[in-house]
Amino acid sequence: MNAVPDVSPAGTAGSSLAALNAWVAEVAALTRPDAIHWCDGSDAENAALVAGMEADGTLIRLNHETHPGSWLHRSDPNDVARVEHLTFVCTPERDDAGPNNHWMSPADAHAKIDALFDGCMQGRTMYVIPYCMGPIDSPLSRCGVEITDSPYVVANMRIMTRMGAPALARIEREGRFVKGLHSTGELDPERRFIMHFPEELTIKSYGSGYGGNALLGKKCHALRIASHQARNEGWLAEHMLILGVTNPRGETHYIAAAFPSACGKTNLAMLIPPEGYRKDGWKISTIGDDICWMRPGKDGRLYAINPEAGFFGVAPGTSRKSNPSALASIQSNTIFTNVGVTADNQPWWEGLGEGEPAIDWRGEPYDAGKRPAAHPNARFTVSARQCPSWSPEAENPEGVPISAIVFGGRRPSLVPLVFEARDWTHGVLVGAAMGSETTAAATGAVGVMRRDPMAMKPFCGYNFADYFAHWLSFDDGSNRLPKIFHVNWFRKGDGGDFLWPGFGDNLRVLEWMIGRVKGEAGAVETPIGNLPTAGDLNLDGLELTGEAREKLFGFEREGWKAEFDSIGEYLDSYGPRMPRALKDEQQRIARALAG
Ligand code: OXD
Ligand code: MN
Repeated sequence: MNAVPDVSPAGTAGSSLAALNAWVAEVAALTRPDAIHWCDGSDAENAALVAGMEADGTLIRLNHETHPGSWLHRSDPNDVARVEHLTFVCTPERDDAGPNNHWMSPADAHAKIDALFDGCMQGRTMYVIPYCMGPIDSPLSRCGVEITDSPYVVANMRIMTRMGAPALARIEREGRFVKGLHSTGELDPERRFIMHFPEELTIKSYGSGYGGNALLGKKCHALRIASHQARNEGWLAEHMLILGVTNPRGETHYIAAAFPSACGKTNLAMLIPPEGYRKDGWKISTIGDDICWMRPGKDGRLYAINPEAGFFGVAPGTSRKSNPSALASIQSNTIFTNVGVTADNQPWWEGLGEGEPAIDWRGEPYDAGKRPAAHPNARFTVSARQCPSWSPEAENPEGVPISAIVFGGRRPSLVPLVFEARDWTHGVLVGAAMGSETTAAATGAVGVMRRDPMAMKPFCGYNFADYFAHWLSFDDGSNRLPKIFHVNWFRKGDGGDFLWPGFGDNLRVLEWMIGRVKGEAGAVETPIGNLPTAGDLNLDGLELTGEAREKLFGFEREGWKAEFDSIGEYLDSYGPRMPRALKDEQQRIARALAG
């Protein structure tokens, strides 16, 4: 570890790292750490950090016979999810952040949070983490530096990003990077803020150690700040998985899909084809499970990269049945956060389907009457390369061409299994109107229906009205844009049961989409878009009840009329900044529904 006065990595004096060195010195003067450590991302560095965290109890060794290299971290019980009410977008003008964000003026926000940072690293080490979001040699990638006093954050950032020496070299070459300052502070919810300054490409996060609040490369950089950069630079930063579907003819189509947090993005990204499809030669490959950056290539198609290098997945519900690839990925070299453990110290969570919990996520003997063994938002952090379906295309600097964009949410009623948007403008409306029931990924009530446009409600770094306008601008006559679809895996019957089996069987829906992209699959035109009939999908081997067929493939005009009134009110809530084209599209469909 370097002593405080020596804040620069060796040999950089006078280089284009001067801005970085100056910022590190400024932060050190404010936070007053005992030592500064520049992270190089090496195995030796990681081993030393892990040993230190084992010694002070930050990491608990799991059973290394069954789970080599794997560790358990128990968060403070008040710090287990993203905190949307404490997350701010600090633009000079309130309207630029929009009604979709909490806003504070940059001056007030800096003053408020700098007061918390003042002296907060005394007695601690300050880690400087250079990282790259995306393949290190991709023109689509962007770099950042996170300064943190949490070695747990360093260990997670090492898995989730390309961290260390190669990233620092790129920063030196490019001379630009996103600045992220983080301290766990006192983990006091009263002294917790996640502040974004898009114009300054700066993030300041205080008082939480939880993933989305503390691993600043993820939501803060790769979505909130990147969405702002993307708007200025003509690309899209989205809350989307990216998967490849290879058919028996060997053709691969890439699909990007946006679902709100904890709605199955990781499961879809790692889908295992149903048996009949496997026999016929269908394959799924995984590029990413949470974030997608895409921009038009020379041929006008959208090309996408996954800016992340790992998965920060929700553990509960992950099983051999629901997601065998995820389960296989997390047998080694994994950091588990807030899971329970078995008597022989293996990680355990609700829905794992094997083993028994002995100790719960708070470290107390498991008592089913008291609390679940794992927190509902318990997570695993693992390198994407450990996933059996991981695709080397995830390292392609050019990205992969996207054939279809999918939006979806948890909609127990009204919304059918799948429909296709008529064109790009209609597709943008479908994304803008997305609704879903809330989940445990953020603090607050679970199961409440809210509008979550493009699954970006918690993550868009600027006014949604401007964001929709940015989406619409891609349809400029020169681009060959993907088709847009909406799916709902969560439709329920009158008895409250899910009507669609989901998981591997979702490939049946993806096959239909690819058929539509190629002009080969049938559909019926309705005011809300093009719907397959049950006969347009391959349902071989599935037993669907009459009620399931009717609700999954049906169009309920009266319900949609009310839905479109509510969509109209939602768009109006953004005032005059809402693009006219989107409002016109909503009204066109509302008229067709009335018609
Ligand atoms: C996540 C989230 O962690 O969306 O991916 O909350
Ligand atoms: Mn997410």
